[in-house]
Amino acid sequence: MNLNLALPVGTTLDRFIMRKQEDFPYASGELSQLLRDIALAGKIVNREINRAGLLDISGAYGQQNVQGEEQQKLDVIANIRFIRALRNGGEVCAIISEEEDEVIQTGNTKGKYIVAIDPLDGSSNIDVNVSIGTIFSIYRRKSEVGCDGTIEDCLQKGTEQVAAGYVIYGSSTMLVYTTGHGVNGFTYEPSLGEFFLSHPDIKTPATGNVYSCNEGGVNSFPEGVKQYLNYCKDNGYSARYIGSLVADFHRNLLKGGIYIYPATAKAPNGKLRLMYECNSLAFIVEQAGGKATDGARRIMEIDPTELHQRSPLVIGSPEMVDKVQEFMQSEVTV
Ligand code: AHM
Ligand code: MG
Repeated sequence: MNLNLALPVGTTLDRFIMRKQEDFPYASGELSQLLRDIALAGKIVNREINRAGLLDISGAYGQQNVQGEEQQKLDVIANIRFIRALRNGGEVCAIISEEEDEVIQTGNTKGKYIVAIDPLDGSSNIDVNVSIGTIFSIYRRKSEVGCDGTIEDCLQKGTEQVAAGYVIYGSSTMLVYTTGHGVNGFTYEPSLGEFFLSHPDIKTPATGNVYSCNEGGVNSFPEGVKQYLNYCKDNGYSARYIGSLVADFHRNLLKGGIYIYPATAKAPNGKLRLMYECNSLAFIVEQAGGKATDGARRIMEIDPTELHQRSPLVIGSPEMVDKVQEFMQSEVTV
């Protein structure tokens, strides 16, 4: 008899969210519902991504399909899927998205929450079967319930996040999130259509021996970052750069390591967006015991002034982030 058959299948995301909600006696359940809406959209996007190769056979994205309809790129599809799920869910009054210039009003004026989202990060990697991800942050609105969300609702510091997470579409699909009480990871079981708790209470190692950055731009990196990269080489570290932030971040979170996207000549404020990428991953990494800075300031304390504001990002194992900051700060005082 195969005893494996008798093993329990585990804790589903839904059950986990419900159980956590019970820990907060006055919680109304709206945040729980919102997290479930995001997970549902993640499953739908996962399905689209898995079919991307097959769809390519009958016509590349951006061309017309057999019905004469315009095929959309997956990042546009992901944007539509998440916005639709959040609009239908009813808990969110406004959304900001890396794919949209302006604030999206959902019409749910009673919604208490704001969502910032990068619907499909690393989308240039889709065509070559490399892992990609969705990144999200959730904020409580500042304005009165009953009207549209305001720009002030959307431009909050990372410290104001009530939850943040990502979905990684990789060798398996995972959802990792925090509500400020640690970080938990769930792996998608496609045959059951459910996320199951697979990585409870993730803690990132205090240090590691992997550094992730696009060294092609090293000539225009700040002096302190150049020095840190030399330090990594002198100490036998390994370079690992997928070019897909969620994938690089996820590996470093679990194994220890550091991801650096500094200011460069091409991207004087860095490339990554504060509201859609940096803040969310900063909240997660801090909840897992790591750190995130722009080289001088804690990412979550940066006061945003624009929706699509960019920031340099140094994120990962705390001792490694400290070391980069040491190099960068001594550069300033030389
Ligand atoms: P995107 O939001 O347009 O996909 O850009 C973000 C991506 C990250 O996933 C990745 O880490 C980075 O851009 C790679 O940039 P580069 O090619 O400059 O190294
Ligand atoms: Mg992105």
